This record gives sequence, C-alpha cells and structure tokens, in this order.
Amino acid sequence: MELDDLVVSKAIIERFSEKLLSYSQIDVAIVGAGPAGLMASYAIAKRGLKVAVFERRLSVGGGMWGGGMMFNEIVVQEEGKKILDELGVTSREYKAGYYTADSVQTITTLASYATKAGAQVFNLVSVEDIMVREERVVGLVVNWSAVDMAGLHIDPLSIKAETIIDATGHAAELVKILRQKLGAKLLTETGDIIGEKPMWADLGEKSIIKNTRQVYPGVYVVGMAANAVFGAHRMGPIFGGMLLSGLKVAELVAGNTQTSFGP
Ligand code: 48F
Repeated sequence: MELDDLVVSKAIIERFSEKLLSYSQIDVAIVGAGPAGLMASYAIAKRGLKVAVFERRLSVGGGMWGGGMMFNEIVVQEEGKKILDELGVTSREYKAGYYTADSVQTITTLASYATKAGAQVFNLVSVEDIMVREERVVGLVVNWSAVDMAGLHIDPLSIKAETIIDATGHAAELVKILRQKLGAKLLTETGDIIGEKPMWADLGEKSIIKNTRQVYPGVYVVGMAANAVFGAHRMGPIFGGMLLSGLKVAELVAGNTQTSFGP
C-alpha cells in the first residue's frame, strides 16, 4: 500500500479535533501535568469522571524529571513507596524510611496509568485565565503555549468544567489569577495566597495533605500549589507528598470510591 501524506495529515487534524471537542465540557479540569496533577488525573479518571489535564510544556512530569539538581533520582518515604509499589515502579531502600526511584520510570509509569485510565492530557496548552459565573469558577481559558512564547496577539478558547484543580506547582498560577482578576477571597486563613515557606521536607510533606483542599467554590489546590497557597514549607526532591496529595484531591472531588490501582 502506498502511503498518502494527506491522509496522515487529515487523520491527525480530525482525531485531535474530536478530542478537543469531546473535552471542551468536562467534569474536572486539571492545570499542570506534574506529579501531583498526573496522580490526581489518574485517580479521578479511575473513579469514572471525565478529566483533562492542560500542560504548558511539551512533556508531562513537571519538576520530577530532574530529581534533585538534575540527578534524576527521587526520594519517597514509606507512604510514597506504597504508591510506587502499587503502580509497579521499582524503588530501593536507601536507609530505613527512605526509598529512591528513577524519575523517568516514575513519570512515564504515572503518565501511562493516567492516560490509560481515561485522563486526557493536552500538552503544549497554557491556561491563561478562568471563566466565571457569579461567585463560581466554571471553566478555563486556554491557548497554545507557542502563542504566548511568540508574544502573538491571538485570542484563546474556553473549556467548561464542573471542578478545577490548580496543579501548577510553586507558582499556584490559577489561584493567582483568581486573586488578581476576581479579587476572590480564598478559603485560607488570610483570604489571600499566604505564600510558600522555605525548605523543610518533614513539615512540607506532612502539611501537604491538609492543604490539599478547596480554596474557592469549584477550585481545589494540589501538590506544591497547595503548600504555596496555604503557606506551608517546600520540600525539595522528596515526592511522596505529591502523590498522596493527588490521591487526596481525587477523593475530595470524586469521592472515596477507588478500589484498586491498575490501568
Ligand atoms: O512543578 P510541578 O512538578 O508541580 P507539582 O506536581 O510537583 C512539585 C514538584 O515538582 C517539586 C516539589 C517536590 O517536592 O516541590 O517542585 O506540584 O508541575 C507543575 C506543572 O504545571 C505546569 C508546568 O509546566 C508544570 O509541568 N503549568 C504551570 N502553569 C501552567 C501550567 C499553566 N498556566 N498552564 C498550563 N500548565
């Protein structure tokens, strides 16, 4: 059979358009495909909700690829190791209570589980705004990252979602937009973004579960964004908290119904 270049192009255009249309109105929209966003998308998809992840970069995985200072190993504690075991990621004990794993294997496994469970990742897409109705966030405003990078004056498109999750890491970009554009009073102690505290792995990891919660009607925070918004410590290249935070937000938005791990 002779391959037709035009068929290849049309296949891509049609199939991508189908995906985008199908995910233009969804149950849950996650901003950021770092470890927390990916874990959340997997656990939410497993619970049967329609979920998409919008990721600015070409690749998923956020800050996990580079481990610590470009040494591509991550550390997890006991609770994190349990999740890695369930996902089938190889880990090794370093000292009692500390385990290491290859960051590339961890991300690729997480991404594989998430997408096979039905989470749809839209990479190369930046979330630049929120869509609101009265006092509730009802969707996201998205554009190609390339448009932003090139400084082109091109209007975005909108995605409607019942629930939005800010998984943008240290920057907590979505919640920042909420504050700046809507002047929204957040469900934090001060009503504002409290801001991330310096490195303290133990406290950072412990507080992230408590901080993974609703921050405004329809909007949740997960991963490092949760600690940044609620004013807790950063934790550096220990990643158990990111995975646990992803599972927690899935329980909050989709109920505690997941029975097992698996694609
Ligand atoms: O930064 P990131 O990995 O966040 P995370 O999942 O994990 C934090 C750790 O990597 C590390 C740490 C570990 O202990 O402290 O920092 O909480 O992933 C965030 C992702 O969100 C994307 C960004 O490119 C990255 O892949 N992102 C950020 N802002 C936007 C966005 C945006 N406006 N639109 C789309 N994607």
